[in-house]
Formats: sequence, structure tokens, C-alpha cells
Amino acid sequence: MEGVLPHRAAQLLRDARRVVVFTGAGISAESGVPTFRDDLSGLWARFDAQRLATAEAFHTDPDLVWGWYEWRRTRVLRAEPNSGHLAIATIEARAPSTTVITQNVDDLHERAGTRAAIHLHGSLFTPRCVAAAGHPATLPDPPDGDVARPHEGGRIPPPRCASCGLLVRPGVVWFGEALPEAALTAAVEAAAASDVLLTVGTSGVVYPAAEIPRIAARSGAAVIQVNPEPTPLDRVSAVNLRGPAAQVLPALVA
Ligand code: BV8
Repeated sequence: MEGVLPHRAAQLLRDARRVVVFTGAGISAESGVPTFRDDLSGLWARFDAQRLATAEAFHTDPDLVWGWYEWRRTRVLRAEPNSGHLAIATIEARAPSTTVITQNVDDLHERAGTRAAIHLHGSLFTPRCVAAAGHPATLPDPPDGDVARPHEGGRIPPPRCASCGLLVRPGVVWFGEALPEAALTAAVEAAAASDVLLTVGTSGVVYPAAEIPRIAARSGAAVIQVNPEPTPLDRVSAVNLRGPAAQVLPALVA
């Protein structure tokens, strides 16, 4: 990506005291992990991904929802972090006060070397039982071969909790569920204290996570956006880098 904007963005990152990196599904797209909306809903002609990511859907048809998450988990297990994830780990290595906040439920930031990403929407790798106590559960070995997608009949019965016998659910935050309080508080505080916030691969439409870049902008931080498409975050971005993360981010740390 040529032009003055990447240089301006790289300069902002170099001069920053406190950097926050905020990522959405788009950072993992070039690792072959479908984004929440544009790919999955396409792959899911018959299912609206947003309707599946709910406690109601799991209550109504646990095998369908657990099958969907197992399909997604096997996609992540077979994926590798891309150069966008690696560039973010480089930003952190150069400025240890950097905070990485992600809406993603994959582990690609960690596998790229990011130390302690704040997961606002949980993780595919921390299942728990549906009891209020949320007993931690262990994930079964991933299914061999390809997990069929639900509209191909890929229903998988969820395991039962070893402590109480209730159903085990994915360790993610579903629509209509509260975000983990400690994670959200840490993310809001980091955004409010930042002087540069780099937002990568998010449509910025899911709340309250979508508040994070807006909190940074309101606190006077320079927001740098990396996304091939325009988003509502264009309005709060000082620099808009229109391009894929795995191409744009390495140029910012070169
Ligand atoms: C809650 C985990 C209340 C599950 C997800 C106002 C305030 C608060 C809530 C609301 C509100 N208005 C509406 C709500 C309700 C709702 C909401 O926001 N709805 C939206 C649709 C309007 N929010 C909630 O329900 C939240 N909970 O509010 O609870 C409460 C409070 C107290 C007590 C009880 C209840 C919970 C929201 C969390 C839902 N869980 N994920 C799972 O993964 O299955 S959200 C999920 O969708 C993702 O985590 C992500 O955050 C979000 C968006 O997904 P995508 O669209 O795929 O990803 P993204 O947005 O990142 O878009 C992809 C982008 O990448 C695109 O822009 C594309 O251009 C770009 N891209 C593509 N390729 C590349 C790229 N970019 C760079 N490089 C590339 N190569």
C-alpha cells in the first residue's frame, strides 16, 4: 500500500506513549478463518450466524450450535497466524505498554506471540457448563476429518459437565449476554488512557465492544483503522488504511 497515510500511521505508532490494538474477525480472515458475518453467513445460507450465537439457539438445538462451534474450532486449529497477527506482536514487543483487545474467539493472537490479549467475547477454547457456577470443562479431541456444517447435517451433541452432569457450552459471549466484566473494564480503561488506537478488521457494529475505538477517540487518541471496506469507524479515524491486514500491518512495523 503506497502513499502518505501508511507513513503517517507508522509515525503515530512510533511516537505513541500508550498504544491499544483493537481487532475483529477481519484480522483472522487471511488465516482462512471466516469472519462472523460476510463469510459465515454466506457459508450458512440457511442460518443467520447472529441467530445461532445465542443462548436460545443452544437451548433449542444444542447439537446444531455445538456442531457449529466445533466446525469453527477445527477451522481455527488448522489455521496459522498471518503476518497481520505477527505485526501486532511486533508492535507489542517494541512498546510493552501496548494493550491488545480482541472481539475474536480464536487463539491466533496468542499463537503469534501476543502475551495477554483481552478477549471481550470469550474463546472457542474455554468451554464451561451451563450451570450458574460455569464449571470449566475440557474440550473433546477435535473431530477427525472435516466437521460437516450444520446445513450438511453437522450436528454434534455437546459433552456433559464432569462436575454436575449439565450440558457443556462454548466459552463465548452470545448475543444478549453480558461481556466479562473484568475484560470490559480493562479494555475501557486502556482505550481511555491510549494516545493511539489501531483498529483492525472490525465492522464496529457490535456493542458494547464497538464503544472501545469511540472511547479512545473521545479521549483524544488518534485512531488508525485498517479495513478493506468503509465502516462506521471511518468517522472517528484520523487515518484510514484501506486494505487487508496481512498486507497493511507489516508495512507499519517495517
Ligand atoms: C449485550 C462471540 C447486554 C460469539 C460475538 C448497545 C449496547 C449494548 C448492546 C447492544 C447495543 N445495541 C445492540 C445490542 C445488542 C448486541 C449487539 O451489539 N447487536 C448488534 C448486532 C447491533 N450486543 C450484545 O448482545 C452483547 N451483549 O449487550 O448484553 C446485557 C448486559 C448485561 C446483562 C445481560 C445482557 C454481546 C455481543 C457479543 C456477541 N458475540 N462473538 C461467536 O463468535 O460466535 S460478536 C461477533 O460479531 C464477533 O465477535 C464480532 O465482535 C462481531 C462482528 O463480527 P464480524 O462482522 O464478522 O466481524 P467484524 O465485525 O469484525 O467484521 C469483519 C470485518 O473485517 C469487516 O469490516 C470486513 O470488511 C473486515 N475484513 C475482512 N477481511 C479483512 C478485513 N479487515 C482487514 N483485513 C482483512 N483481510
